[in-house]
Amino acid sequence: ELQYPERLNCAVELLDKWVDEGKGDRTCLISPTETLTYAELQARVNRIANVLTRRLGMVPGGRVLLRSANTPMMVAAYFAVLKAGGVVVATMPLLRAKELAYPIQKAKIDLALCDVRLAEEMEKAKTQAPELQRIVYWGGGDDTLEAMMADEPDTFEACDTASDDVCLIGFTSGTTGVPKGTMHFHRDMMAICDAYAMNVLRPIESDRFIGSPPLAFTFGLGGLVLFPMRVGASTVLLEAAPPDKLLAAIREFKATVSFTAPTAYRAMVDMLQPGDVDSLRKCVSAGEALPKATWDAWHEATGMTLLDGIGATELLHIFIGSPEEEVRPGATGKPVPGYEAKVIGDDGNTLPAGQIGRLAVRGPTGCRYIADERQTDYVVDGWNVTGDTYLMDEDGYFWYQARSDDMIVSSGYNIAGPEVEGALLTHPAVAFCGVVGSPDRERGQIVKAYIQLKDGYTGSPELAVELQTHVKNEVAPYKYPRAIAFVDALPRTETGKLKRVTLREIARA
Ligand code: 3SK
Repeated sequence: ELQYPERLNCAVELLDKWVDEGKGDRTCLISPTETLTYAELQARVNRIANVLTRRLGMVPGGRVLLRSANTPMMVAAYFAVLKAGGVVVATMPLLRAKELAYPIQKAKIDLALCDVRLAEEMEKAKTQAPELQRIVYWGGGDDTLEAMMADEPDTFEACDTASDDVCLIGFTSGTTGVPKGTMHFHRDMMAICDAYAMNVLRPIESDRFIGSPPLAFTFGLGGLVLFPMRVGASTVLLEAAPPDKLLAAIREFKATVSFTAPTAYRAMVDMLQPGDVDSLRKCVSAGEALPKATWDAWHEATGMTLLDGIGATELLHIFIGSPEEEVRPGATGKPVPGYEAKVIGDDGNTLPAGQIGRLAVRGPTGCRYIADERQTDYVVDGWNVTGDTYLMDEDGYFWYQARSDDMIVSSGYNIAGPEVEGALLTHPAVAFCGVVGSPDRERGQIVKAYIQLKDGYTGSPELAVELQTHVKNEVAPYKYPRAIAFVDALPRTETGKLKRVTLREIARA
């Protein structure tokens, strides 16, 4: 069991500790424009913490909205809020004013720190959410954060927070409804490092992390900031990391650990040149289900074992995922030490191994919604019902089937959309696909596949039939997509997740 002292500030444990131990000159953050050592980051954090507390009136427990792409300044602002005992509410850079106004109102935020390049929507959000009293920008303009920092000392005494003081409110991405705010404690930030990172990822001090998830998504926060800093390693921050840029950066910066989504690994396979990923020693895939075809393709192209994982903003990070030597291709893995997982039926009772039901999870990092009614409905005895459909095998491995609302019921058969997607992805013409139910008078629903073809292929009725036959040969024939639509691109969220909700709406129209 993970034990933490009663008083704990995670900024001290993850940042100040290295400077105190005389390791401040180690590289911490690398970006295309600047590199900061642990000591340099600490000095920047301290100045911002002074600005927050002495000039902007932030008090312990005060909530601060952060809005930026993945940059060293974003990390510094994040740690400054933590060190000063505040609560970070980080938002995705591409959010529109209306989407920004929502967390501002729900989390009652009166102060924002923001990259000036994202000022337009931020200002609009302020007019929509009167709670927000003050926005301070960095990166240009008048009265900037940098100007305020210049007048402040680079020392700051960390707030003496309790280990279970809230330090972060994470909002879910809202792919299936309105975003939900979930609270995390200082000790949770340590716990994801000590549970997932130490047991499954096992980073070392000389590692150099890299990846694409925004730091506002806790997958990115853990994978690109907390895990490297827990072991005194370094991380490469990229403002935008589509697969081609990520691949080039892995090569340029000789990254050793990558965090990105399954679609990015799949896309990188098709772009790989000899030597591109020679520096990598660990690759983590999460944020979305990893099709076995993608695991196989990455393994064949690189020889590497992709570490699949499922996490949730509610639990802060990955709670099921196995280390290399225990990986079973196609399975998400086993519960991370410290977490428990089970598959439950419609009545809430635990199902035996081999049966398909809903995934429930319990662990040290959650789940604590800010809305009481949500907590009552979705958390029972600490178990969070995740909305994913899973099967646990006799050996305790968890096998993803679908999001619970992605199960297609056709002529009485339950068909998991992602399984059909997995089968389609093994066809050489298919780059990406999304499979959903489409209403059908005779069958209730039919399986419909939206397919983005690889360059060099053109959609045609003949190819559609070929793909249907291919699926029938890969999985039980009743699962084949009776309808196929070829598309130029699939709808995706900002974090790269397939928007099945949108596909379902299109399929219904
Ligand atoms: O799997 C996910 O979607 C996730 C969500 C939040 C944090 C971490 C992960 C992997």
